[in-house]
Order: sequence, then structure tokens, then C-alpha cells
Amino acid sequence: MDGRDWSKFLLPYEQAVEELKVKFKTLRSELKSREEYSPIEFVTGRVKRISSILEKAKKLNVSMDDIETGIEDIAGIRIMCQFVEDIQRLTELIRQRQDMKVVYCKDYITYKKASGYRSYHIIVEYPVQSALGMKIVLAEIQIRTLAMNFWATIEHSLNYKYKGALPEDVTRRLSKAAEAAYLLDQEMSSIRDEIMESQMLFEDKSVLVSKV
Ligand code: 0O2
Repeated sequence: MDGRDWSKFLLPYEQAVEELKVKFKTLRSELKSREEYSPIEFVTGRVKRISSILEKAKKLNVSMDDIETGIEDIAGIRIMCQFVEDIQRLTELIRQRQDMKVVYCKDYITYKKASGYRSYHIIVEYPVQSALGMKIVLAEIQIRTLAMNFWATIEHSLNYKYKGALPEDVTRRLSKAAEAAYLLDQEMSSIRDEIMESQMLFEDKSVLVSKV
């Protein structure tokens, strides 16, 4: 422990995560009302665990004084989309916003990680209005399809179980599963218009039923 008051240090990150979750959930419902389709399926968020912050600082050789700038994912938002195409649309919407500033992006979709991990990460500067005034914090927005999320969630828990040292056959199967998730995304994209049309019909029908 470095004598830092972690609970105070994490306050603006907690606030950023809560606010960003609300903002993206609101964006989802607003788009659904206006355009009948939203590239956002669902949104989650978390503040990185202290042990995980310390581990990452050690791995990246970031000193305790530089944590705020050196660790970019203390505040993390995850946005799940139905289709790969939605990721680009959502990225454009984020770039247009006035309440956050895109610093840079990591495209693990075009350039998947060796593990098989695919996702699009956007690092943003987000101003938090605290009792002490305005503070800009970094946040990482991970955007991925449902298939990418399924794979990443499973891989994350296996890595946790095996403490990062996955047995060879598990690694091989995960790699095959990553390929299957990629193919699933491709197949879904190829019938995207049809799926979207049927979802809109379905939603219209449920609105009618709920109004009766
Ligand atoms: P937590 O707190 O458990 O969520 P590196 O980790 O150095 O290889 P880098 O550049 O640090 O890569 O990754 P980045 O862009 O900062 O993103 C880190 C987060 O991305 C991770 O958080 C995961 O949420 C996700 N991620 C990155 N690589 C993988 C991967 O191979 N598999 C899975 N399942 N997720 C990955 P943490 O570190 O897990 O923190």
C-alpha cells in the first residue's frame, strides 16, 4: 500500500462510470424512439479494482504519481452491439459528442489480439463536476458485438481460473471459439437488413399489444 486514500482517489472514476452508463443508456432509448434502431444493445461499466490497478501499474512501469495518466481504464464502460457495423456508427456518435473528448482508439477488431480477443477501445477524457470543482478523468469505452463479448467474458474467467497460464488445449479451443465468433458476426452481418426489419416489426407489435 502506498499511503494513498484509495476511496477518495476513486470517487471521480465512480462518478464518471455512473454518468457514462446513464448517458449511453439514454442514447440507446433516444435513438430507438427517433430512428427505431439503436447500435447499442446494452451497456455495463465498472471501476477497476485496486489490485488490478496496482498490477497494471507494475506491468506498464507506471509510478504511483502517474497512475491518473498512465492507467487509462480505471473507469471502464462496455457497450454491446448486435452487429459489427454498429461499432463504427457508435464510434462516430461518440466522436460528435461535446461532453467527452476522444483521445485515441485501439482497434482490436482489425488487429485482433494474439489471445483471439476482439473489441474496439476508445480512450476518452471525461469532465466530472465534483464538490471540489471540475476534474477531467480518462475512461476506456470498449465497444464489441454480442459474440465478441461472449468470447471475452469466457476467456476472462478462464484466465482468472488459471491465473493467466491457460493449458494448451484450452488455448486451442478458445482460439477455435474466437474464429467461430468471428464467423457468427459475419453471418449476422450478411442478414443484417432482414434481422433489423423483423425486430422493428416485432417491436411495433409489442407496442400495440402493450397499448391494448
Ligand atoms: P479488468 O479490470 O479486469 O477489467 P494489455 O492488457 O497490456 O495486453 P492493454 O493495451 O492494456 O492490453 O489493453 P487495454 O486496451 O488497456 O484494455 C484492457 C482491458 O481490455 C482488459 O481489462 C479487458 O477488459 C480487455 N482485454 C484486453 N485484452 C483482453 C484479452 O485478451 N481477453 C479479454 N477477455 N479481455 C481483454 P483487464 O486488464 O482485464 O482489467
